[in-house]
Amino acid sequence: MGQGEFGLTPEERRAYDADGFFARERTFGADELEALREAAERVVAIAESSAPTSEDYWHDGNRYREAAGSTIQFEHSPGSETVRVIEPFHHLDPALDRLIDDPRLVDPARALVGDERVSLFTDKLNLKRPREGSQFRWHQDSPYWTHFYREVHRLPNVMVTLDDASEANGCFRVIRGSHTRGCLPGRHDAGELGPLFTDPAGFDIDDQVLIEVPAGSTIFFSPHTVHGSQPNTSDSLRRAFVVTYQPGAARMFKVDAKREAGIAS
Ligand SMILES: O=C(O)CCC(=O)C(=O)O
Repeated sequence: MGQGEFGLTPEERRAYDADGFFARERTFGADELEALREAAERVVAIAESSAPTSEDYWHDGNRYREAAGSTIQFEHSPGSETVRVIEPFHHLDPALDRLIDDPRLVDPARALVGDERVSLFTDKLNLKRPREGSQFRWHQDSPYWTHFYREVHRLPNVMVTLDDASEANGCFRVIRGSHTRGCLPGRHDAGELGPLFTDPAGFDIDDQVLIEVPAGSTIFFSPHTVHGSQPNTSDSLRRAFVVTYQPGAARMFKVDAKREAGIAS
């Protein structure tokens, strides 16, 4: 299989296999980054202004909405109208649709799934607004996806950071090596969605790594890697895209359509 210009280095392959993640700093330059940030905010504006396609609904006290072909999560403080997550986002802006085909995401994804042909599985825009952005509790993506996709380990994620990420603004965190034991037990003491969050007895918190990287970086991580992040207690934004690929041409997670990536149109 050809590597492509942005394929994995041997050290990145080792890190992904042994640690369950690796990061590339400043993958996107300043002008590209500004364009991505503007596109992200356009998508938020669409999500905020689109008519819901059904009643809002709640899980564990947190509000969700279906609108504009996406699932929108709102911030957790009672009554907040602040958008926290939009999944998927790529269909809401042409610049973000193009991002799905960017070789800086697709070449590593091809190597990680072991297939020349890859397609989009799902894509999220995660927004942590200053002083309001809430935590993402420790979890793996695999227990959530395993009912939908048989070879769940072949769904690598890439996070694209839109702002400098620090401990204060709630940078992404991973548990090094936690991907090696498949789907870990979920929590039974943490509400309706508790089973989707990883039981702390299943990993060692001392293995956590804070990924403090500059804006425009890419972080590749396994769907089995335990990950999460803390609230944004700073005055800075912390926004990121998370794009998940799958081998071959298969339907997306939340949309009944195929979206091949990195093919000439
Ligand atoms: O954005 C973050 O800090 C966490 C992301 C995450 O856990 C997810 O999207 O599954």
